[in-house]
Amino acid sequence: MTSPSLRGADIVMRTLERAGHATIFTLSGNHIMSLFDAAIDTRHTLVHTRHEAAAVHMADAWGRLTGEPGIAMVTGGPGHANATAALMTALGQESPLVLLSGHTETTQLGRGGFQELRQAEMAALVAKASWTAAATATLGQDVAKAIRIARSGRPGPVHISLPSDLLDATAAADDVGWPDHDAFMAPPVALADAAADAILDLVATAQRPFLLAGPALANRSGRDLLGRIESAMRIPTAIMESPRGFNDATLGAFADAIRRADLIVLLGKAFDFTLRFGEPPSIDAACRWIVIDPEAALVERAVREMRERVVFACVADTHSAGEVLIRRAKPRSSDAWLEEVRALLNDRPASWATLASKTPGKLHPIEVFRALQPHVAAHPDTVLICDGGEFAQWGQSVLPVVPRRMINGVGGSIGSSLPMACAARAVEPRAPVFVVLGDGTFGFHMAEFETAVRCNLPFVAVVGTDARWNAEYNLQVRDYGPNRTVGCELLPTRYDLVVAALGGHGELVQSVDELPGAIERAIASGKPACVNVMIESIPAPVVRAPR
Ligand SMILES: Cc1ncc(C[n+]2csc(CCOP(=O)(O)OP(=O)(O)O)c2C)c(N)n1
Ligand SMILES: [Mg+2]
Repeated sequence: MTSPSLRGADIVMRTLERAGHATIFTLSGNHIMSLFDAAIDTRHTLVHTRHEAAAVHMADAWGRLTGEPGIAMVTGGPGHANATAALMTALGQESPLVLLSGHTETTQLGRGGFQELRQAEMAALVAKASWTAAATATLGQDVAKAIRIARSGRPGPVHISLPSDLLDATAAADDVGWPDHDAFMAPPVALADAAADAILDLVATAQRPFLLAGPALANRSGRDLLGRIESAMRIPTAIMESPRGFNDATLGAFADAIRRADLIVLLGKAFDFTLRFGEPPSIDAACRWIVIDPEAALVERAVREMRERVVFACVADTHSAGEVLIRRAKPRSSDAWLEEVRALLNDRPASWATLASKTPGKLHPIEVFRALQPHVAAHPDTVLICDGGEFAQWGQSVLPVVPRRMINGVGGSIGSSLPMACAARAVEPRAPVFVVLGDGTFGFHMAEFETAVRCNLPFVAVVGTDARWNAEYNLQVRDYGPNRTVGCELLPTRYDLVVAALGGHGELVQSVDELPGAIERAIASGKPACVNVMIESIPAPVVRAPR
């Protein structure tokens, strides 16, 4: 008797199911209709979107919030090309996800096949790993390998192209190589006790040590880990996840603190432009460095850049290394430096307390966030997503850094937040999901409000409408002069009406008195909602300690 056979598409879907994945963010297309068909016989929910980049941003948010790779599935050629752009945000933000792209059938390759494109090469530049599946029977192993790579070491996006003929073909059930449990897991790379002790000795002899973490720790478990490191070692810690680096509005007068450090410990924080390449005067020329990183290449880069100033470097997984440091830590004798840095990071100018709009019909950004603040703080599981230029920076500076806060991140790409809010609601059924974003940024993925309405994924987006790409406008004023501004103007568009037309709830706010009621009605609507606030066009805040 011959063994029953399985379609490639069924092997992919069943493998995802075995790995515990039930939600797939997708947009249909010829190459992947077999996967849609296979989803019917598994327990997957397909959240289908209005742009492939949005599907990837949703998988990205899923990865950041759950720690498990989000799954995005798109068609080949143009679908894949659209999706690839969004991988940069996930790569920069160290977010685990798997992108499954349909692909020209193997029999047409090199012959001008339908939507033929060198997809794996294209995605390789913005992914941890990227390849094209080669056989039907091993598709499950491809999927397991992608999940393993996405979540191991420094998390990140992984891409597999799936040729449509391999998905349509069948393999005898006996020939299918199902991945076992371990195939989805990467062996941990631990920090040895002796290495931890050497690091702790160096920290003990420093006067002003500072531990910096990367975006992979910008989540509930990462923030908890850093809090425990701070308590056990009594040294200041910070997460660096913004392309604004030392000027990240979240970090207050960070630049004034880091400038004085005599030892910087990088715990999974890539040595890069956000650290101003360690150069004086931003960093003291005598400052020493310790590098703990899951990636050998990044350890080598830091050593190449900082040379003998690197006094200890090793490859280890960030989370487990943090746990070893906590377990073996001896607290420092004085908390003076820790308290000094905490005060600098929490520093916000006293003058902000009375900042208010001077323009009738428009609010100052800080007035918006004063009103939103209690709503963000009200629930321990609130998701807060900040996206865009100057308006969102005010939000990052004023709103509480809740454990589930997400920003667009080190990749520096704006526009991901509306899709991310959809995914956040798919992860979190009850707690509030807020987005704060600029009006330019709103336009990237506003069609996802239709997805949110259709899939019943409510959230509240607060958009600051200053009718301008203000972050870039400010660069023009700074670098070329106020008479040489061009190409950054927008219209004061009624985004609230756009959202209402798509089936959501819209509110227009033109005075500070209208705002609390508008936010409350937006939440109470239970619909995807847009609070469109007309704001003054104000540059982002940069906090410096008083001299
Ligand atoms: C994908 C992408 N395109 C362009 C930019 C450059 N950029 C950064 S901030 C910004 C302006 C954002 O405008 P808006 O959302 O209205 O926020 P505002 O600064 O006006 O508050 C632009 C164009 C970018 N970072 N990412
Ligand atoms: Mg704007």
